[in-house]
Formats: sequence, C-alpha cells, structure tokens
Amino acid sequence: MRKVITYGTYDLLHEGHINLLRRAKELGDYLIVGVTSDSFDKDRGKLNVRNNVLERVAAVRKTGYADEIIIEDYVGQKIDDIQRYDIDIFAIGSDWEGKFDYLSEYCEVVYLDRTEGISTTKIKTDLQ
Ligand code: C2G
Repeated sequence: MRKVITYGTYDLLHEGHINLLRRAKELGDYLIVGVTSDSFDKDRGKLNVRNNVLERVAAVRKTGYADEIIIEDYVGQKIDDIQRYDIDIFAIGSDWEGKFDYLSEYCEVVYLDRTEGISTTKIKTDLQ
C-alpha cells in the first residue's frame, strides 16, 4: 500500500485545496492530511486565519479525499510523521517547490502544480 502525506492550513477551503487533495490522493492508496494547529500557524507567521482548526479539519474531511487527518503542531513534525506512519510520498503544492527537498532523505517528494487564480487571500479580499 502506497501511503501519501500532505499538509496545509486549508483556511476558507477552496477549489485549489480540493484539486491538491484529489491529486495527492491519486498518487497512492492512502492519504494522510496534516492540518496546521492555530498556534503552529501563528508561530510560522500565518496570521489572520479565519477558520479555527476544528472548522478546517471538518472542511478537509468533507472533501472525502483524506483517509486520515492529523494535526501539525510543531516544526520538525513532518520527519516524525513520515517515519511514524511509514509514508512513501510527501506531496505539496508547487508554491513550495524546492522547500521540502530535505524530506527526500525519508520518502519521495512530489510538488503538484498549484491551481492558478484562486487563493485564500483572494477570497478574503473579495469578502471585504
Ligand atoms: N494550494 C494549491 N493551489 C492554490 C492554493 C493552495 O494547490 N491555489 C495548495 C498548497 O500548495 C498546499 C495546500 O493547497 O499544498 C494547502 O495550502 P495552504 O492552506 O495555503 O497551506 P500552506 O501554508 O501551503 O501549508 O505545514 C504546512 C505546509 O507546509 C504548507
């Protein structure tokens, strides 16, 4: 069984996130999605997140692509998760191209093309 893992905030879940999750799931048989905790997002400078972690987990669950959802809460957790869950593929959007190459020591790293023209930032601007 090929196990895939991906991570994100998934605030105001949109088509770009859904496309990413669908393609990540297609890379293997079992998809684990790591949803960032509210405090982890604050620590990494991602302020102004609209949905709290429970809302964001519920939105990811509703897509139907995640076989398992975990919470990402600290720097360095990705390596721990890849080892703990015996992950074959780490997948993330192409806006992170190159940034996670260090994980290739532990599993295959795949950058999936980002969906153009949609972002949480744009949705927030449009809401204003
Ligand atoms: N994404 C996408 N297309 C968009 C917007 C986002 O493919 N138009 C992808 C991102 O590349 C990411 C996922 O959707 O793979 C989640 O995006 P965010 O919620 O913005 O989370 P992010 O800050 O990218 O999380 O540990 C956290 C992760 O390292 C990064």
